[in-house]
Amino acid sequence: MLTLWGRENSSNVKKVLWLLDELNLTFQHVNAGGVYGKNNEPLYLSLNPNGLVPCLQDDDFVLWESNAILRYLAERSGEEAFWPDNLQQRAAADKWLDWCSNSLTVPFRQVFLTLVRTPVAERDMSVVAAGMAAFEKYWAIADALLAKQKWFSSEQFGIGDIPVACYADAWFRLDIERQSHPNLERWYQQLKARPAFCKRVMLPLS
Ligand SMILES: N[C@@H](CCC(=O)N[C@@H](CS)C(=O)NCC(=O)O)C(=O)O
Repeated sequence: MLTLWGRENSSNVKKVLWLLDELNLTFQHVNAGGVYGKNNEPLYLSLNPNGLVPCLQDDDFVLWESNAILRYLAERSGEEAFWPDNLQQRAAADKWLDWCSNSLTVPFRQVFLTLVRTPVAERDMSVVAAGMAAFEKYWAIADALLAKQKWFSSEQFGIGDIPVACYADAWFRLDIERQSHPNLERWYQQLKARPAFCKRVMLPLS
C-alpha cells in the first residue's frame, strides 16, 4: 500500500502526485504541511524527522526527499520511459532533477513566494528582479536543449521533465514579463496535453 503525505499545492508534492498518476498507481493521499498541519506532530516526525513534505510510505518502507521519491517510483514501476535500462539515457534524464533543485529552486522562491505569498505592501521587487534574471539564464539553457530534443528526458516524456515542469508552470502562469524561449514554450504546450499534469500541477497559484 502506497501512502503519500504532503499538501497538494507544494511544488515538491505536486511532482510526486503527478508521477503516481502517470504510473497509474493506486495510493492514499494525506494532505499535510501548510494549513493542513500534521507535519510537526510526533506521528509525522517519526516518518520524516525534517518535518517537511512530501513523504512516501510503501508498506513499511518510508522515503522522504521528493527527487529520491521520484527515482524510487520510476525504478519500482519498471517502465522504460520513466527509468530507462540504458545507463547513459537514464543519467541524462536524471540530471535534470538535480539541476532543478540546485539551480531553479532559489529563483523560484524569490519570484513565486514574493509575487504569490507576500502582501503587495511587503514585496521586495529587487528580489523578484534577481530571481527573474536567474530564471532567464537557466531557461536559455533549457531552450537550447529543447531545440535538439522533444523532452528533457529525450524523445519521450519521462522523469527528467517532472520537477522542471512544476516550476515552469508557475513561471508561465505568473503575470510577469518573460523573454521569448520558443522551445521551452513548445514543451510547456506539450505538457498541457497530459491530463495528470493538468490535474496535479495546474492548480490555482497559492
Ligand atoms: N528537499 C526537500 C524539500 C521539502 C520542502 O521544502 N518541503 C516544503 C514544501 S515545498 C515543506 O514541507 N514546507 C513546510 C510546510 O509545507 O508546512 C524535498 O525535495 O522533498
